[in-house]
Amino acid sequence: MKSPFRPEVIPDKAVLDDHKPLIRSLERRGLIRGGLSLGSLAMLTGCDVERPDAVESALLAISRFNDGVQALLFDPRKLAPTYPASMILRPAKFNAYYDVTEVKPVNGESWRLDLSGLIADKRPWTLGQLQALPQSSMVIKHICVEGWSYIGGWSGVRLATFLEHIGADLRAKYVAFKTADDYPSSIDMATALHPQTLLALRYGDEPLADPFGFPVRLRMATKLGYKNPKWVTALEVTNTYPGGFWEERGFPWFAGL
Ligand SMILES: Nc1nc2c(c(=O)[nH]1)N[C@H]1C(S)=C(S)[C@@H](COP(=O)(O)O)O[C@H]1N2
Ligand SMILES: [Mo]
Repeated sequence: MKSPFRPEVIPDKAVLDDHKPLIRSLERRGLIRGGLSLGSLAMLTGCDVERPDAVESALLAISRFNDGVQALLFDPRKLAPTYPASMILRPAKFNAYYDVTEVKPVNGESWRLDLSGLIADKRPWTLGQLQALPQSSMVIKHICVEGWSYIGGWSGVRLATFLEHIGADLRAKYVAFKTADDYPSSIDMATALHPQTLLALRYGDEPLADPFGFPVRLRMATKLGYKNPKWVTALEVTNTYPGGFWEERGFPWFAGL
C-alpha cells in the first residue's frame, strides 16, 4: 500500500462528482463525514485516487463492509419520507440493464407467482388473487445509483401481509425474487416486513405499464432503485444468502437509504 500522504495529488472534485450518489449514501449512513476528499479516501482505503475505477471500488468496499452493520441498524418502524400525490412523475423514469425497446411484456393472464422455501402454502398465485388482498399506497422517491431520481406513486399488497398470508417463516433471514428478465434479487426479512415494502401492482392509480414491471414488481421506500425487481415471477423465503444481479457485480447488498 502506498503512502496515504501524496501532497502532489490535488483533490480532484470531478472524480468524486462522478460518484456523488454513492458518496451521499455513505454520508447518510454515517460511514463517512461530509466533504470527503480524495486525500481522505486514499487514507481510508489506500486506493489509487488517480484512477476513477479505483475510487469507485474503494467506495464500494466501504459500502460492502457495512452491509451487515446496516442490517443490524435498520429500524423496522422508521418510515422513509413520503410526498403529495401531485408530485408523482408520469410516466415514471425507466431503467434496466438493457434498453426500454428490449422490454418483453409479461402476459398477466398466464402470469403466476411461484413460491418456494420456508413457506407453509406454496401454491402459486394469480394476479387476480393478489388484487383481492388489501391494497396500500405510497408516494416515495426512487433513487438510482446512476445519479437520478423521481417521485413515484405505488399501490399494491404489503409484502408483510402477503408473507403472513402464505405462512412464510418470518424468522428466516432472506426473501429472494426471480424475474421474467433474469434479474435475481433479495432482501433482508426486516425490510420485507417494513410497512413501506409493497408487491406493487399499480403506478399513479393505473396498472403498472409494461416497462415498469407489469404485472408485479417489488417497491420499497427504504432501498436504492436496483433493489426493486420488476416483472417478479417467483418468491423464496430462505436462510441461505441469495445475492442479486448487481450484487454479483460488486454493488452492496443492503443498499439502504
Ligand atoms: N427485473 C428488473 N428489475 C429491475 C431492473 C432490471 O434491469 N430488471 N433494474 C433496476 C434498476 S437499476 C432500477 S433504477 C429500477 C428502475 O425502475 P423503474 O424503471 O420503474 O424506474 O429497476 C430496478 N429493477
Ligand atoms: Mo438503478
